[in-house]
Amino acid sequence: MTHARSKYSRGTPSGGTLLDTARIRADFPILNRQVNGRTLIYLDNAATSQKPRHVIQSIVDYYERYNANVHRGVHTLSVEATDVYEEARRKVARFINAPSEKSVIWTRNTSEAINLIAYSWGDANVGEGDNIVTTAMEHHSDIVPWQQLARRKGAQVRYIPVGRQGALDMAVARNLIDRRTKLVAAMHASNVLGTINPVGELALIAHAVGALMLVDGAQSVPSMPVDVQALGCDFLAFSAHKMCGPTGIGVLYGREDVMERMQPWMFGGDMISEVTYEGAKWNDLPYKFEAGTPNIADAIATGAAVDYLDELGMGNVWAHEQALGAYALERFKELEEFHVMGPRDPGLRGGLVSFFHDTVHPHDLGQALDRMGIAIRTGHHCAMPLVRGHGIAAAARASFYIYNTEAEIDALIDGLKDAAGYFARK
Ligand code: C6P
Repeated sequence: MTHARSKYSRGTPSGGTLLDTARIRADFPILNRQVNGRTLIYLDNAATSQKPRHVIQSIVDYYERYNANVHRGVHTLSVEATDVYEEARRKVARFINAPSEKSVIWTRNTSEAINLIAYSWGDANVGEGDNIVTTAMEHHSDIVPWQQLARRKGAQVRYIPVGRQGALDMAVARNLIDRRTKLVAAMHASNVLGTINPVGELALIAHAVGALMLVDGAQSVPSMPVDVQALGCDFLAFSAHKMCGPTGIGVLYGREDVMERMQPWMFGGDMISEVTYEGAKWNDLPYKFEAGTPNIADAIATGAAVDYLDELGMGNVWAHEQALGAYALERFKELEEFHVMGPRDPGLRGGLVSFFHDTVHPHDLGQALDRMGIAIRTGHHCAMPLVRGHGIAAAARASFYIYNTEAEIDALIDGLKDAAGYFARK
């Protein structure tokens, strides 16, 4: 992991590198906002991150200076738009170390990327009696598409259980993945437990039985260096909006030889090479999977988000998030009647903490914190089976990103003490 120095990092007395949060915060206009009379403390980054001025400006620039459709025109604006749009794809490919930008498909988000695989690859490759192995801690986006595929095909969905310490039970995983397994689909980092899953090891187990490996990178790509070749995964899905980019755009990486064999799942303009009244031939990768006018402005802004994160250095981003996660875990020990979900060992998890109180409902905690200008998420976090497995219907979650500080975690802990005290007295 690199800990390269940049204008956004500062050295520590011990020779390490920390993100310069004051400098980073200056790039995020929204962090100056007042909420209920207090300066916003934004701790809902796993739901969506805030956006730096550089990313917002890239959208304004596109619409103000070179708004045109891509891949279609010979005029200057269209050529400029196409160049910047395709450069953004190359930036994303480099960011995840994809061998070629041909294997980077723009989608609307992580959910659409996974659905693309379920329909295009799944319908052609999964049959009766086959199985898809996923995990019991998965987000609904990596459960429901497989349930629907299994229903269409008479296949089975199997779930790797979550063991003690909030980690996957890899011994059971080895038994569940068998000769009838066609795909293993697992989240790299949990949006509820914070657990970092051994997806590289799962890929080896999957490949040993001839199955493919899909990694849900929605929570890992924004936070740590992710290298698709080092992981050995066949597919990787993630969303731009959790990594300083805009909403409405995400990415599917797929191994080129696998995607060459896949059929498109949406049809229309740009995804064809030739159309007659009798039929059509498909365009080359990646366009085969991108029907219609794409989300040009947001793809360009995703390129700008990648530039921003590259400038910080993903090794530094990860070190910062893990340090905040560890600090929060330590501070939560002071809170009576609160229960933290996921691994106790901060080394096994990323920068988020989900928790619940013995008697106070998470929504009440969330509303009380909002009155103090602190934004957290409450609910089932789109992982209903996992949350219910903890014997609760909802949890609260504080999730940290590049601009968050220990002082903000102190404010969270103080706020939770106040809120729990208030509801206990009621
Ligand atoms: N989790 C959260 O608050 P979309 O909505 O398609 O951009 O991302 C879906 C998704 C898939 N996998 C994981 C691990 C995720 O965390 C998410 C999104 C948000 O936890 C919104 S539910």
